[in-house]
Amino acid sequence: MVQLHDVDIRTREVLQWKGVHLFHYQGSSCSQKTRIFLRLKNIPWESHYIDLREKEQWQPWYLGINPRGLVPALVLDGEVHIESNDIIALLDRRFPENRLIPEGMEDQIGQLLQQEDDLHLDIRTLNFRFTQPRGIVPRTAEDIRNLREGGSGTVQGARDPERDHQAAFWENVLENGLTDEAVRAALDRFRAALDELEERLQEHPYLLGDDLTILDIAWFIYVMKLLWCGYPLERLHPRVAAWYAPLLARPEFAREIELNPEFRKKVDEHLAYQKATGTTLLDVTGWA
Ligand SMILES: N[C@@H](CCC(=O)N[C@@H](CS)C(=O)NCC(=O)O)C(=O)O
Repeated sequence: MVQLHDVDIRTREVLQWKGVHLFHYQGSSCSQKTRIFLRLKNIPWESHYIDLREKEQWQPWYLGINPRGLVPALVLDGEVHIESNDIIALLDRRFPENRLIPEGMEDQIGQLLQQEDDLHLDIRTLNFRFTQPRGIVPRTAEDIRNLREGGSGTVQGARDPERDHQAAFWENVLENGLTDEAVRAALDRFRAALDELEERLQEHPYLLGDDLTILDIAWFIYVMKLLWCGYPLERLHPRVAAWYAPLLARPEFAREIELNPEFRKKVDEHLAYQKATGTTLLDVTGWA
């Protein structure tokens, strides 16, 4: 569990906040996962919007809450919690009705969610390469400096290596771009993970059996993003495609992944450009 210590938190006003407060962004995978969870559980929460396109996550006020400069972050009765999977596990225990991490399955789900989190930089690579509007520089040198120098730089009282990891990811993108090699490596990892899901769905309607759990929510988001990038889901993983469709039809899921039409248009233009120039996901992987 990643509950921040007092020394980590520079934006002190949040320590007085009561109830459930979530810092999030519409298009962020981890925010979408957390909001679907909150909606399915009917947990009342207060929204604090952090606009990633405006780089608000790396402004001093927000780095004073989450020193990693990531969303989501949770303030729960003055406690600050980071890391989406930990936030969800905590809330599932504090609001025990309709458990999405059923009792007795905590360790198994924890491990499977760790695998999901380990793929986070891969989904970011694919997302930025295939769906972000063309021509943007995702993060500038100044943005990265803001991240490296802002906030306490500590998590649970110790210097935080994860912040360096995040900064190094963006430095590499700034220097080398999102290369075909990085894209192919990310897609190989996703393909292997989706093959495992395909097996899981052989005998049950959901990933861990007959009931929906947080693992279904987490993978729903990744699959949605992969489809958006042009991943051939139906062809490579037909059972995963059949599992995904009814989830997409549920309002709790659909509503949280809606995109602003203006942004959607830019993404579609970018996808059309890739088709015209032979640089789609299928072109890069050779899986066509
Ligand atoms: N392991 C973290 C990952 C959080 C994360 O990477 N969030 C992304 C959005 S999905 C973010 O805030 N990115 C900020 C940036 O790209 O600068 C979690 O599960 O909360």
